[in-house]
Amino acid sequence: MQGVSHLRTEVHGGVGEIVLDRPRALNALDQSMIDEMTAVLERWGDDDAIDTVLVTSSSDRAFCAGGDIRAVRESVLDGDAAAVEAYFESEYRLDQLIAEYPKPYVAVIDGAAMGGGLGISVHGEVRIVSEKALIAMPETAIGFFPDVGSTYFLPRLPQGIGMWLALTGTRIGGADAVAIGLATHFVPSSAIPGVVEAIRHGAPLREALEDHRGPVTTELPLRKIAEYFDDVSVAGIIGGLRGAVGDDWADEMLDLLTTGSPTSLCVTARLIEEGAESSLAECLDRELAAAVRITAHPDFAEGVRAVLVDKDRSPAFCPATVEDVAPEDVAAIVP
Ligand code: QUE
Repeated sequence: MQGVSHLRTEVHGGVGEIVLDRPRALNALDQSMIDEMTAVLERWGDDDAIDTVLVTSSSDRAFCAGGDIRAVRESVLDGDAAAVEAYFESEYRLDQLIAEYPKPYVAVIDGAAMGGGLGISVHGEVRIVSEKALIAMPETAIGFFPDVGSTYFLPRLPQGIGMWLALTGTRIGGADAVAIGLATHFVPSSAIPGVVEAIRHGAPLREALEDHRGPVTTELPLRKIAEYFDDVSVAGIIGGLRGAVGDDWADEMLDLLTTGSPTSLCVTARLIEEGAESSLAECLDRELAAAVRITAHPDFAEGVRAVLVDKDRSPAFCPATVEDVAPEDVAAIVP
């Protein structure tokens, strides 16, 4: 299918719409999508005829499942570190462009948005979600770490929520995402087409969304998250959860943590800790260096194999426990 574009663009009045259109891969961002999206955003940024950018999906299941992590694994197995670096460099440059975008940038998340899918939405001004939104940073399961500027936005969430999302990869819904600040507006899925159509036809955002702001309730266990995850040490978090004897939630979190690559967990905690004190640009630079290094670690090819290629979900990570990850192995990945 080479040469077929996975991005469509439409201009309606002053609204430029980007439709992510790679539905069979749940709109995972391949190199061509990143390059085309960057080019169109740069062009529209300087175009006086465009006053708002709208990003939607042609898939009814996903906004965007992430990056093209299968292709990154192929580059790693081919020994092509330059291709790995070029891919992440272009993806993170797109995330930074969206964060600095001079016009309203509106992402409509009516399905899954994970990893790189959050990179092209969370940095924008308006993130509309529905009850079909499924939001997560699941990278520790594949021997990688939450990237796309998440080491900037996750440590800025309240009370351990960012560390919790980053380490466990927990999927949260649209209302939860609004409640913690990852999304800005909740619109029921049945009302999304009408809101999108109103935005396309130039309705001021405030008017198109005015029936859809206000308090959104969350049932996230915020007290427990703060109790166990407001910590920068993976060993400390695991120790606390192990001490919570008879607490089913703590057991569930321990199960999630043991599905992640131990090296990834330690690298992730370190990046989130560092990111709390850094600008977005500094976070993205640090992520790029760490991405090139961690993809060369055997856990990455193994994790992607187990989750996305063979789908047996039983990766053989090495070292196999957090206790066996040496501080110098983490320092070798996080500059
Ligand atoms: C962690 C990830 C990704 C993931 C699963 C993880 C990711 C990603 C995909 C994905 C899903 C469906 C597809 C596809 C890719 O899954 O980044 O091409 O069809 O893109 O546990 O980071």
